[in-house]
Amino acid sequence: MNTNLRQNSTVTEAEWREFEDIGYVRLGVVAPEEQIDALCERIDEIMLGNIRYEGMQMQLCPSASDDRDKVNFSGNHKGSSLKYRKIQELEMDPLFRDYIRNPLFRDITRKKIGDRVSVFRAMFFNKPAEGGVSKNWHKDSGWNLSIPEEITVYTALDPQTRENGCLMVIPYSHKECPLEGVKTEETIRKYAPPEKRVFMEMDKGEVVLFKNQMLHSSLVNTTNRPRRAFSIAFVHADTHNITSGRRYPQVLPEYRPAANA
Ligand SMILES: O=C(O)CCC(=O)C(=O)O
Repeated sequence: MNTNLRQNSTVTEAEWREFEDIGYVRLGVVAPEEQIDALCERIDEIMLGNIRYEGMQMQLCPSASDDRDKVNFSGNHKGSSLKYRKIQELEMDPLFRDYIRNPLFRDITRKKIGDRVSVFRAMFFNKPAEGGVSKNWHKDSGWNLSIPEEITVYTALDPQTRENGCLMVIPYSHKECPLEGVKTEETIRKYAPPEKRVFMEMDKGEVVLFKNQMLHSSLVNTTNRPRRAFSIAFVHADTHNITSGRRYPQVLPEYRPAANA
């Protein structure tokens, strides 16, 4: 039994203020430990290929393979391995879908988006044991959406520490750093200098809600255990990609896979 389980399935006024001001807010553990364990087991089964979904986007970790086809992020399974880097479209899986529809996330999306909600991406981010790749400073924005993206709910499926490449963030960067983010050494020094970096060490199951425009990054995993995480970028269900017209799977109030041709 997880003693840190959040009891309140609404975000408080103080939490909303923190989110708007700093760019992120820690929400604690929002699902029972058994549910997080079940997600970990499920994602391992998906990586191993024991459970498969047609077209699910997957990428093997570049630290685990030299084969360019396997480290390509595309809609087919790349072989039975726990060394995947990214798996997207997890809303297709009933266990992940259930988690996406957690009452606290309903409260968040109702307040920030409305009643009809889709996921731009429901994505597993993995740093395999003694490996993984670092992720440069970036914003989760510029996705060319008809209704601009705003929020991500990020869950640590394993405890996150400095040693295993925890999420790092720059408080206030959603306000201070221009929309295009940091592309050069000079802009990294200006907007993400070492003294502003926060190592977001997290417990297993802990959730952080962040603004997509907040700068974040992560380093490699130097431990002998995996560092698994699940990141959900929620958007309004009417959102489409301005260039391609692509639509996104609706998850609230009910699940409707995207009807893309
Ligand atoms: O989990 C990580 O290491 C990075 C996640 C990330 O960049 C994201 O959620 O956009």
